[in-house]
Amino acid sequence: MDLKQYLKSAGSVKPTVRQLNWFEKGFYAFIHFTVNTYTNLEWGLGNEDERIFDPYDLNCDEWVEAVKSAGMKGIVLTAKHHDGFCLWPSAYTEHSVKNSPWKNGKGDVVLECAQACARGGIEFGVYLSPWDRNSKYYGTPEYNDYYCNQLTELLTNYGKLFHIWFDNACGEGENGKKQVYDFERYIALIRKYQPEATIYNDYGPDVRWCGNEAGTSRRAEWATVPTELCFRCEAQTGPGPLADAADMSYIRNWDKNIGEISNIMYSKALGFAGAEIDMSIRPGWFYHANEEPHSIERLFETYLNSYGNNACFNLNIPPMPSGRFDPRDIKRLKEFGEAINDAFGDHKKVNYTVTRKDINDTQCEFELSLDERADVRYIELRENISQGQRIESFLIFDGESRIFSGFTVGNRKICPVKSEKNSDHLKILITAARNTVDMREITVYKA
Ligand code: FUL
Repeated sequence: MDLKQYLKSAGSVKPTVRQLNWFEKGFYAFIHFTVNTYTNLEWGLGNEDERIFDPYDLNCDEWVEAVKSAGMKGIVLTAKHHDGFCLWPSAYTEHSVKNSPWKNGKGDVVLECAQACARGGIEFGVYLSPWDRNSKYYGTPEYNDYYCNQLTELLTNYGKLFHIWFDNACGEGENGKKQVYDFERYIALIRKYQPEATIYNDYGPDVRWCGNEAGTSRRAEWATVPTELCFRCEAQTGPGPLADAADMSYIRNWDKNIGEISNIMYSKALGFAGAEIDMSIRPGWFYHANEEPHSIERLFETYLNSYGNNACFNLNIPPMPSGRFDPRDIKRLKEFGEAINDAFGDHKKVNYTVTRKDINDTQCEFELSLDERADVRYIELRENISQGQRIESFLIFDGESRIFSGFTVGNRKICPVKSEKNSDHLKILITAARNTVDMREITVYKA
């Protein structure tokens, strides 16, 4: 296929409705909570005494309020982490809340959290770790039945779930064997019981890992990626012009050029999977009393790098042993919400009129006449990704001076700018695109 045709097909790789809905959520919370919260570990051993889990002051409504104060739209709870301890009374193991002193073994954190989310009007989802250091089945084919039984409990007893999260972590089983996860079966179960939920795995099908836990993203964050990387995504194109005899076995989800032309040219097919940026508000995923929440500057920068860079932001807040959030985290979340509102609230929007000029098929410019002379601070661009992600690169001018040079737009690109001229005229020049530019929205925010 010739390059032009190939790029056009690459620029028409489409998301599913569930992927579009996930993109619209944009910003949601992880909650890491298990026996680790009581042992001060990050990865539990699997042999913890169930009696150590005692969130005597659990208040999931407080979690929801804190999460909402930052503007987050949902919670993903670690129903089971690598230690195998279940936050709900699973019928398939004794290693759960049912053997904890909390509520005399009648407690269910998953239920309390799901109900609090429903009361607070936000979404609820779960993380069910495939790696299980407690289960006697781990390392045998029976483990997949065990995992599916637990998954079914979660999928059928807690109402609508918006996001199901599982990683590829895979330690040695007790019998010394490595577990082979039957991901196809897990995915089929989720599709059966929660067809609207997006599935996060390091390699898709719906949402892929960005490749790090530090809150950074790529200069070009494409949702259109080789199926060699996202091997559970539906293939939507033919092979790239250099795919013949190409070796894609090197590809990893932390590579810098995923989705770039230098990468997709060699692919056998492309599919759609947006990146999720997962990061904890503190250094650890679980609560450690000696750790402090990250600065508001770091959180805000991560927000721009994720929500503002064609990805979603999954920010973890770990509860304390009491079951409450640390007041320092609650305060930081509130400040974070205020900072976001201060930058992107309606009061910061500048009205304008726009004219579009097409230079050719794949290059065009948008001329914006602002209603007022404004000290512009952010320009937010959004492509209509329901038709595919297309923009490769662009420039922004304030009067005659270039104030921003960027790659990829996708669902949302927030460009921090300094408009030195304080002018009432901006130009957005799309310097390269894979297919005709379909701009959904341009928003201008003043300082
Ligand atoms: C990783 C896990 O190993 C970490 O403990 C944490 O849960 C992180 C979000 O995912 O795969």
